[in-house]
Amino acid sequence: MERTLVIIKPDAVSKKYIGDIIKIFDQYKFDLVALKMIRPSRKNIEEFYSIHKEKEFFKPLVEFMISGPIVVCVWQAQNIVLAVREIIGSTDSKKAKQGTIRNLFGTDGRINAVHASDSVENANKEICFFFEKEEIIEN
Ligand code: 3AN
Repeated sequence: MERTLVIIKPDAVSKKYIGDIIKIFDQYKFDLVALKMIRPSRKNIEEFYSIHKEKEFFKPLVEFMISGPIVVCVWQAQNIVLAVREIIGSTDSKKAKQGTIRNLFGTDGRINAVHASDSVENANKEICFFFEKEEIIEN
């Protein structure tokens, strides 16, 4: 069984898409095992995206991610990491396949509605970044 971290970003939260996005994952019968709404600190987000700190989009990305509350959640199912990456679509919402979450709810390459872990290894790190062990439901 795999787990993945999904973040519903500030744009999708402010546009009232939280329910729509959760419903899509529910329809795939993935299990929601942790969920919370937070206002992350600048330090938190800088650390979360530290792999991109030399990129030209780093500063605006951080500003965007702290511009409002976000919803962090953990979903569980077999082979879920790659499945969720398919369901959210490519990074740039303008190029994301029709029907993907980023196509439906995002705007562009930065304001793209959701984040999802891109590997099992990163998923485990990202889940630990946002959640204590006790906050995750064990089946
Ligand atoms: P993904 O979220 O699809 O894994 P990453 O990890 O390459 O994409 O990028 C992390 C985040 O940085 C993206 N979700 C997006 O918000 C932002 N980002 C990535 N590439 C660009 C870009 N070219 N211009 C602006 N923002 C970007």
